[in-house]
Amino acid sequence: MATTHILTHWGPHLIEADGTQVVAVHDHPSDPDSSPIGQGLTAATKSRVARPSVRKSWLHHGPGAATHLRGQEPFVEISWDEAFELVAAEMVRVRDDHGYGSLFGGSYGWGSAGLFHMAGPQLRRFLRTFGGYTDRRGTYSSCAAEIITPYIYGLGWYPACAQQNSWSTIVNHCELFVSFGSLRLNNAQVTYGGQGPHLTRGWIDKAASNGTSFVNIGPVRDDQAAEAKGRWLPIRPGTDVALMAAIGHTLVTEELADEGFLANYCVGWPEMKAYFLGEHDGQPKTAAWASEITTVSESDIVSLAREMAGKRTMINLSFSMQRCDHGEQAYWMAAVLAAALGQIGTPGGGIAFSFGSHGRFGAGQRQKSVPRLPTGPFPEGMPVIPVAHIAHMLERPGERFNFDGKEATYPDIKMIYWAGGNPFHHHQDLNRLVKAWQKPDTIVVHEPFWGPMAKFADIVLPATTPLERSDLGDGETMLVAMQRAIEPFGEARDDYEILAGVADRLGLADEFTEGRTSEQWLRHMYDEFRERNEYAPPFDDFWADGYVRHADMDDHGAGEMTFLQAFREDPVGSPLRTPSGRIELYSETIASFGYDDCPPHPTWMEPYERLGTDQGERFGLHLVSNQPKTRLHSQFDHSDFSRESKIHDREPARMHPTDAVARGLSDGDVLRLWNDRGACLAGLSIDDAIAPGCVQLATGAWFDPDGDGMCIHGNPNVLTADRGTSQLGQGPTAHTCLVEAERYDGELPRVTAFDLPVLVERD
Ligand SMILES: Nc1nc2c(c(=O)[nH]1)N[C@H]1C(S)=C(S)[C@@H](COP(=O)(O)OP(=O)(O)OC[C@H]3O[C@@H](n4cnc5c(=O)[nH]c(N)nc54)[C@H](O)[C@@H]3O)O[C@H]1N2
Ligand SMILES: Nc1nc2c(c(=O)[nH]1)N[C@H]1C(S)=C(S)[C@@H](COP(=O)(O)OP(=O)(O)OC[C@H]3O[C@@H](n4cnc5c(=O)[nH]c(N)nc54)[C@H](O)[C@@H]3O)O[C@H]1N2
Ligand SMILES: [Mo]
Repeated sequence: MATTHILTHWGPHLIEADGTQVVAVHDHPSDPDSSPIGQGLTAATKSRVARPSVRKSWLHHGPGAATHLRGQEPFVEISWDEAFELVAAEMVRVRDDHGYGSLFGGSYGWGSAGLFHMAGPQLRRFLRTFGGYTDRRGTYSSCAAEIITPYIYGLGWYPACAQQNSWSTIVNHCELFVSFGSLRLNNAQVTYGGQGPHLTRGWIDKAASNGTSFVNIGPVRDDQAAEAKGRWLPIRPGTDVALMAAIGHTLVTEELADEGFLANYCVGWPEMKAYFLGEHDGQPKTAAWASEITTVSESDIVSLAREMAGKRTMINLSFSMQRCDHGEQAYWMAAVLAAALGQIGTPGGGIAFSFGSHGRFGAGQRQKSVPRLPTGPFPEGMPVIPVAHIAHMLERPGERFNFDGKEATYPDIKMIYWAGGNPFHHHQDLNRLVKAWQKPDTIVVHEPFWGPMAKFADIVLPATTPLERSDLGDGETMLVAMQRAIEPFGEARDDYEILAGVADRLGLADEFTEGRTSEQWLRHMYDEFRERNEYAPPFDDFWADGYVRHADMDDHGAGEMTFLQAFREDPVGSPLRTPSGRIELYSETIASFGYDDCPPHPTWMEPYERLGTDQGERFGLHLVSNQPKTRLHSQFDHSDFSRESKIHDREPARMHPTDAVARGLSDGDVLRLWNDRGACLAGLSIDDAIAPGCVQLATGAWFDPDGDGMCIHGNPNVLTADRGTSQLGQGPTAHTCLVEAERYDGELPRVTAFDLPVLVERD
């Protein structure tokens, strides 16, 4: 029995394995608050793709054959040699007949952690070596925030997140920490690319003990860690901007706004003031007005505004605040409030970007550099779509669309190449996606597991998991030696090896591999890193130790850091990179785009659906499809750890007792949730931690549609709408969604999501 180190998106672990199977998953010595999601790794050899597999009709009749049968047809297993030939030949056909742009390689998704083997960057490197493809911009996590942030602060979204206030400034200086959309320890289990030791719970505990008071504004009470000992202000989902506007109105009418800060550091305050007072639209944004929209009481709104003005206040917004219709507005309006409080650039005050949404946020800027896989430049002139426009793109080749101030055209996609992501998890309105997915001639997917992504492909190439390969892991405070724990399952190969195999058939092997095996790449990347970082020991010592701590970071990150501190100290000498050099509460640039769904200053706009309107009479529940507790998205949903959380094998849905009683429902019932877009089954858990009017169903149940497109397993994305946040950000809007619920009294269909597909012999 051997023990090895691994880093995952949910933290480091020690793996005990017998060569072919994971026997136990242990907490890592560096991690004070290990994530139980790691227990899922014991299922790493279940539901696996063993050999390259091709959908039957595609194999027998070629590209474009019976694409309506994707997701339903049997597969035929073939050899790696044949698989490489088929994929390379199809790439060449598509390029020669239709051009590089008709190959979609946007391939969004998390895959697994690891600096070398991460599937997305590997695929990008490969397709860039090939010469071109259609890519995507933005993420499902934070697309709208990524695009609005530079207009406000003159700073990219990722730099803003990295340079924001650190937890130590909260502990030492913050009196009031107001979170819109949660401070979820559940979500802080995870960080994209690799979570280091879990510190968020400890930080919250320390801050609360030091006198910071926490407020959770959102539909779910237990979104805020118990350690915060905080208050809960339930709000009607999708209405936070109205609440923020009313706080702004109170600050103006009670003369609590910091006019000096606004005059010296911002542009657009006169426009915002006029907006709060209703000078142009005739509607003052009073607490009474907002109370009607949000369900938060007038007195709570006014007293929160006063409290914020009287204390060192941090305004925190989760990512979820922008994964909704007009998602840009919450991030922009929060900037207005933080500016009106005059606290941007102060330690422990101002604005926080999504503390709690990722475990790493608030750890402090990384002083270190990590080893990197070079992916090469994106070939010029190739099409790019907003990340969540995959179905639009497939449906409407040639159609023009607006995105971030520019007009672009959807390419005509003939082939999709995907590695490390699952649109049948992440995309909205899955029944629409299923149809659009029939459009391309060929879909190639690398997957370890026979989940929905593999089942909806034409050519499935079996990929290893990180347990079956060695890698380098970025664990924030440390670099982890991710040591292979078990043999590859079946004939699975690393994404790198698979791409190298196709590259070889394309005559591009040398360019893609640079003549290195994956072991040689690890040493090469590590040695480059070591040249920049003297504290790093020689590779073999690092490998034997299992990890190296970064010298400039203690266990808690990089110490005190304050967002925009230099700008606050010297706004003239250190201006922001906005057109005005200041924080833009009003943007001339956005005004010049003329978008009716993204005006030049933050504005409350009605979302396409919400409670408290006529729509709420037909569909009386707001669906909160948040991140799951027992897994990462759809990953390891097939593990016992995730399956034990299900109710009658369905994903649990939580609902307030009042809503359950009104519908005659009992705890443990199987529910049918539906709206005009689709339906799914779920298992009911009655819980007063959910605000009345809401139903919470986590994402990630493996998509399992019946003949009518109802997901019998509980994937919420059959219910969500596939609409962009606005013409500016075009981000996904999963959190804007109304549904209705009833008890499902029909015969309960067996969940088939975890079954292998039917495998048949070649005709
Ligand atoms: N309704 C609703 N929908 C949402 C959200 C929401 O809040 N509500 N949130 C959205 C957000 S924030 C995100 S980020 C997305 C997440 O969506 P995704 O990132 O697409 O979800 P994952 O389940 O992580 O998909 C990863 C896939 O990669 C595979 N994989 C794992 N390791 C490897 C590997 O080494 N190689 C290869 N080739 N494949 C591998 C896994 O088996 C899995 O199928 O979902 C979005 N969807
Ligand atoms: N365990 C686990 N952790 C994860 C992930 C995972 O799959 N599993 N995924 C990771 C990823 S990819 C990301 S991007 C982050 C996402 O981080 P977030 O976007 O912050 O996460 P969500 O879970 O979608 O939403 C958080 C909470 O926002 C609240 N909320 C929803 N709508 C509204 C609203 O209109 N107003 C207000 N005030 N609140 C609202 C809900 O109560 C919900 O529980 O999480 C990461 N963390
Ligand atoms: Mo995400």
